[in-house]
Amino acid sequence: MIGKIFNHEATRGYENEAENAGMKSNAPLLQRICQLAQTEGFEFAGALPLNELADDRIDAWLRQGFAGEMGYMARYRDQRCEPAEHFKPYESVVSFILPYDSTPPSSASGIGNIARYALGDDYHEVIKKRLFRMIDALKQEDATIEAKACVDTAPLLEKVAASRAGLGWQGKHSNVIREGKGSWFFLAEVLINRRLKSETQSSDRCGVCDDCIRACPTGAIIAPYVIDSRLCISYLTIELRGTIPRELRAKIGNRIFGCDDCQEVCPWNRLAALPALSEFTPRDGLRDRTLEDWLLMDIEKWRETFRRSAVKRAKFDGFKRNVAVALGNHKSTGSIDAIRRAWLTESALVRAHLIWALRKIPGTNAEQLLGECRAMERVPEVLAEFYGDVDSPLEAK
Ligand code: B12
Ligand code: SF4
Ligand code: SF4
Repeated sequence: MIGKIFNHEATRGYENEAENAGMKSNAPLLQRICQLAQTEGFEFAGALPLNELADDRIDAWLRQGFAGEMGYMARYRDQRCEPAEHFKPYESVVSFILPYDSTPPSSASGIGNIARYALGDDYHEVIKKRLFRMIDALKQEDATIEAKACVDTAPLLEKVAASRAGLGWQGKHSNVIREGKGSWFFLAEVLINRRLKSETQSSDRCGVCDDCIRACPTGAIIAPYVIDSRLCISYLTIELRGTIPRELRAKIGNRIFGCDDCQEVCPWNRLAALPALSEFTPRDGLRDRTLEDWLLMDIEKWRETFRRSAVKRAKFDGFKRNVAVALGNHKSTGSIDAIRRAWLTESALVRAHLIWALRKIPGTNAEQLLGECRAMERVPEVLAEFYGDVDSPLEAK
C-alpha cells in the first residue's frame, strides 16, 4: 500500500512557500520524485531543505562516549551537524522508507538469531540500485539536476532527516516509527540541488509508553531517545571488532547478529504490516541453523552463505565470536563436541569466547575439555579467559 504522502500533500507546503516568495515552484519535481520512488518500491517519501537539518545534539552523544569504537561518527561530525555547508551543491534531502521482512524468528532453542533487516540481500546494494535508477531518470528529464544517493553511506542524520520531513518520529528507542506502519524499514535518501520541502509533519506518538526501554536486555537506551552504543547488542555483535565485555555476554542471549528487541515490543509494530521487496525475503538456512552448525561452518561456506548480505560486516571472526557467546548462553552439554572441533581451527578471539562458553556449560565433560584446551593454549590473552575476569584485548581479523 502506498501512503498518501506520495500525492500532492508531500509538496503542497513548498508550493505555497515558493509562490509567496515569488519563486518558481519545485512542487512538480517533488511529485515526479515521488512517482519514481513509488515505481522503485519505496513506500513513503518526504523532502527537507538541508539547512533545516542542522542539529548538534550528536555532540553530547559523542562527548559521553556513546559512539564506542565507531570512530567515523566523530570524524564526520561537521557534515552531520551542518549538512547545508558540507554537501554543496545539494540543497535538499529527499528521504524514503523501504520496508524489510518483519516475520518473527523461530523460538526453538539452540538456534542463533539474526536481526530481521539482515536476513535478505544487503540493503545497501538493493537500495542504491533503485536510487541510481531514479537519479538517472531525473537527470535525463533535466540535465541541470545534480543528485547523490545515500543509504548509510554518507555522514547524514538519516533518522532526523526522515522525521523532520514528516515521515514519522524518532521513538524512544531512537528509530523512526511511522504511525500505523511501525518501524521495520530502512531509510534512504537522495540529496538534490533543488529546494524541496514536504508540508506533512509527524509528531511524537510514544506518549507515556516506555516498553522499549524496559525490554532492552542491556539497558542500552540510557534515557528516552538516547542509545549508548557500547551497551547495544547491535553494536556489540556487528560493529565491535574485539572482545565482547564479559559483563554483557550473558545478556546477549542467542543474538548472533544485531538485535530487534526494542522494536519487537513496540506497540506500533503490532499494527504494522508493510510489504517487503522479494530481495529482503529471509534466505534459506538463516533462521533454523543450530549454533553448533554455525560454529563449525568454514570460511568458504560462510562467505557463500553471506555473499551480498549485510552480515558480512561482522566479519568471519566477529560472527564466530558471537556464536561462541550464544553457545555459552545456551549452556548445553550437546555443544561440547562442536566446541572441541572448533577449538583446533578458530582464531584467538573466537577461542577466548569459547572458553567463556565452556565455563558456562555444566558438567564434567565441559570441565575436562577446559583442561585439555588450557594445556594446548599458548596465547596469553586467551589463557587469561581461563582464570581471570579481565577482558582479553583481542581483535577480529
Ligand atoms: C551508528 C548507527 C547505529 C549504531 C548507533 C545507534 C543509534 N541509535 O545511533 C548501532 C550500531 C548501535 C546501530 C544499531 C541499530 N541500527 Co543503526 N544506524 C546507525 C547510523 C549509521 C547512524 C545513526 C546516528 O547518526 N547515530 C548518532 C546518534 C547521535 O543519533 P540518534 O540516535 O538519532 O540520536 C539522536 C537522539 O539522541 C537525539 N535526541 C536527544 N534527545 C532527544 C529527545 C528527543 C525527543 C528526540 C526525538 C531526539 C533526541 O539527538 C541525537 C541526534 O539527532 C544510521 C544510518 C544513518 N546514517 O543515519 C543507522 C540506522 C539508524 N540504523 C538502523 C537500524 C535498522 C538499526 C538496528 C535496528 C539494527 C539491528 N536490528 O540490529 C539497531 C537499532 C538500535 C537502536 N535502538 O538504535 C536504521 C534505522 C531505520 C529506522 N526505522 O529508523 C538506520 C537509519 C540505517 C538505515 N539506513 O536504514 N545503528
Ligand atoms: S537493539 Fe537491542 S540492545 Fe540495542 S537498544 Fe534495542 S533492545 Fe537494546
Ligand atoms: S516501545 Fe513505546 S516508547 Fe518505545 S518507541 Fe515504541 S511507542 Fe515509543
